[in-house]
Amino acid sequence: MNSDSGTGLATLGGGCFWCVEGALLQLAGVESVVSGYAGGTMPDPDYRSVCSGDTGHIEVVEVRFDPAVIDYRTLLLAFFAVHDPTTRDRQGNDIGSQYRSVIFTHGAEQERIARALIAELDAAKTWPSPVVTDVLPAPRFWPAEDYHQNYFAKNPHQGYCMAVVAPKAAKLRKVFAGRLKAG
Ligand code: MHO
Repeated sequence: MNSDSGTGLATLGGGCFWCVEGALLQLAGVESVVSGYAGGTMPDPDYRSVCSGDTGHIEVVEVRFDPAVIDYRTLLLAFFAVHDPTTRDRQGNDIGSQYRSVIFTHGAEQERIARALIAELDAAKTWPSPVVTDVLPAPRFWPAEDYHQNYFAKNPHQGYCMAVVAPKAAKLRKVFAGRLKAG
């Protein structure tokens, strides 16, 4: 979290970034979401290379949020609601290390909150299998190509968006009905 600016920063990987971005953007207090790549070795990675699974990069979103409106734990709950954290390198038909479930933390407090929440979700048997989400210090973030930004909003009728992104966005609206942006 950037305590100097009063803006929270979260970096999350939950499979295809179009999904996580499209879902989380709906939450009140989420100021911006940038889709990008992190965690690999290739400098200035491009989508094609990341999709090959060879760069080590993960599709992630960088979320800026207002902690006075949405706290980090609630943001993580939303993140867990819109992906399956029990399949490490896979979300549905998307398979590969670029789809890894990961929380890249900014500071010790985020790490503490993330680990405590995972323990809580496991203890509650939220999923039939344990959470395998990695919790790691945030590495360098590389924004994805422009056409990936706000992809779901710009391409709602694209096949993958209709089949995969839309249901996740709808689930978030249902589960977090009281926490959506107005309008
Ligand atoms: N399997 C999907 C993933 C999109 S996401 C940005 C596709 O190739 O369209 O990884």
